[in-house]
Amino acid sequence: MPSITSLGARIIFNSRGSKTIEVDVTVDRKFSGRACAPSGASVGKLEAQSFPDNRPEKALAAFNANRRKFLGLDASDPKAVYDVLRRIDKTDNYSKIGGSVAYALSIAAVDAAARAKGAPLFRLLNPKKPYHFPFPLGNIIGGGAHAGPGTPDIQEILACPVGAKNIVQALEMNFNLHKETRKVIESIDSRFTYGRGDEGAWAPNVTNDKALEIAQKAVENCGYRLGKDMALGIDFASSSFWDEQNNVYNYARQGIKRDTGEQIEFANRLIADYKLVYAEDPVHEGDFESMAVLTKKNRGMLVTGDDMLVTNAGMVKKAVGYGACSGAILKVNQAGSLYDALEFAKECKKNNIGIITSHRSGESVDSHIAHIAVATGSKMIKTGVLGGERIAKLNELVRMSEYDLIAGMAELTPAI
Ligand code: 2PG
Ligand code: MG
Repeated sequence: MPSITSLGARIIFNSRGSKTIEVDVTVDRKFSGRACAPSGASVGKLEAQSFPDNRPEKALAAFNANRRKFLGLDASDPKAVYDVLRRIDKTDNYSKIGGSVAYALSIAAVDAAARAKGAPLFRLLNPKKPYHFPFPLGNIIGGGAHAGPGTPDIQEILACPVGAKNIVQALEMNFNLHKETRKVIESIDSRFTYGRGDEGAWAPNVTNDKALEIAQKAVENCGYRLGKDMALGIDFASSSFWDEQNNVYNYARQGIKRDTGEQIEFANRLIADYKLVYAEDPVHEGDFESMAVLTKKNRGMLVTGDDMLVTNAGMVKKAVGYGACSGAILKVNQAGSLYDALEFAKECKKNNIGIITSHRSGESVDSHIAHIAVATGSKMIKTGVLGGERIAKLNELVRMSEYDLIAGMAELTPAI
């Protein structure tokens, strides 16, 4: 067993220039693993709390005060790390030690264990074949919490190259569409600055409706058939513009308010008009009933919970009770530790809910999520398109294609 022989941590900076925690774990005195905690801009209410009292320094102090408790553990066993974390921090949201520590420590441990065993991380996490590549969900137009005023209220318009035969082709199709999207934006706005949001998507000064028209036009210009070669998706991130006091979705940038019925109608219209294969958080995180209405009506695609499920197995059970969600975002740092996230993945599988492993808008150049996506049998992986911290995950998928262990692209049916 690869046994943890030393641990260290430091504060470093993420892709937004904000402080975060990085952990180093050494096993058997010679194999090192490292992981850095990401962070979100649109954060679900029930997510793990990254830092005690929102202070990275407190997370680092909590790590240092407790790190000896992890010595001697089997680094290849996420449950062993989880059990010790839970003995130290009994809160539901890791607010005592910090979700950033839970994330970085639990992933650095398996990173080191994989090196000690000479096995790729996805294999360590799941020794059972068959493995498939997830479809990369590329973020081509951004707004909401990831981009500035004037951009769409909707957070992300996403590309899914459903016709791709292999991962390299899938990535090329997304890069191609991203480039073409810029040209279409320029054709309607000659003063477009090439500004991009936190995840590398273009951040144009357009309404939500216009943004979708641009995406569709870019798909056509590339010669892709919409929904057949290249499909579109949306992360509404609608909790971020849900006005709880007045019970309306406030599309402030476009100057439109929608009540719950109108929001459902709007989401249904976009799904039908743009043949979406993917709709994330189309209603706010507490509205399981409306999510169930959308899930039942749109059987052929992934109606996905992110802020609603917060990578929590208990929330999946709740959603299943309502018949809400055919897709589920897996973000390890929402859950806290890797073990929590793997338990969530098990619950999704049991209920035939498609998993989409995801980055956060504040990232590092770590690429572990590429392995987590393959190990959990994710149908898709959300990484953004451009920017070193986004490309790091995508290039790892390319490297992984050298293992003939991975059979091909994921099957998008039956959930889709
Ligand atoms: C999301 C994520 C990633 P953030 O809402 O799905 O795109 O954004 O990390 O800001 O929560
Ligand atoms: Mg989201």
